[in-house]
Amino acid sequence: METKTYAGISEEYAKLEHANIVLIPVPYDGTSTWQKGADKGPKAFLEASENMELYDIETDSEVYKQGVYLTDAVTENTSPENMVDAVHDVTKKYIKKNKFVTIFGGEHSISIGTIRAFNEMFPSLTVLHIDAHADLRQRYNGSSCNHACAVYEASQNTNLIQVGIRSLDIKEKSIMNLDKTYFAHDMAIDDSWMDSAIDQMTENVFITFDLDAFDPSILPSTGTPEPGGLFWYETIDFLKQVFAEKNVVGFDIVELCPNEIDKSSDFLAAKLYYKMLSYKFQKDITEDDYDNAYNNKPLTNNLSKYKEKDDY
Ligand SMILES: [Mn+2]
Repeated sequence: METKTYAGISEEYAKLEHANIVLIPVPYDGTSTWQKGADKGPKAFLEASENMELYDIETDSEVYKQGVYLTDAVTENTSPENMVDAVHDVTKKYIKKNKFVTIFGGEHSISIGTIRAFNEMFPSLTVLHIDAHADLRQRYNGSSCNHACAVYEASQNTNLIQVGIRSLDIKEKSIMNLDKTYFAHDMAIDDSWMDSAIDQMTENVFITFDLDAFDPSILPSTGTPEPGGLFWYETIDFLKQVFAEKNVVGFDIVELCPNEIDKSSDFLAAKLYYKMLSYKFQKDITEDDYDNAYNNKPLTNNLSKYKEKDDY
């Protein structure tokens, strides 16, 4: 990848030792079924980030001063399963280094690995899944690591809350917890979904953000655009409340499928990422080292098949 530091920040803020934030690019597009191109997402996102102002007006902060370490891209693509394992391992490695870990995809199947890592490290994890699609299939096209299966595992072993949903197969409805699902058509006419969703979250929250949750009028560059999506201010208003009221332990953003002509989606993704960081560290006015407070002890909310096999 051509970009040397996140958003072109100086080396002083980009070194791992001093960075409270880690950004892992995963340019993977192995299982997408319609438009290809999510593999180019991280590069377009990083280029847009370099052209963005690094002062956030709303929070009156320059969150990059927390330090953002940009890792090498995860390029494992020999199989969906191997990719998920690689994402899981690298995500967990940086959680163990006590960093605030963020991941930029790539297609949504990468989140199987990110969620698995966070669920192993933080007790009673809520997964806040913001997406147009339910992604609850147990298998698709012969694999459980397909983008259509992104949160099936999370539905089985985390507190999964789904927001913005407007497309699903009828079979997914039997897996879905309707009390914890906020459909776009209901959200459009009543904003009580925000408080309701937050009320159902545990303290530790991981956010997996599929950019196709946004309305295609503001974010057209995604693999499977669906009409009737979220707009900018309602989205960041909701995220701001989540960051204020819960311990957000990390997040991923996926499914940017860049378009050569129109760069506005790349820029939206860059601003969304920076906004989420700004909200996360808003309260942290000191420059002390961040403590992600991951739990080192064996957790009870995990499936036994994911044993610790790694040494860092
Ligand atoms: Mn989606």
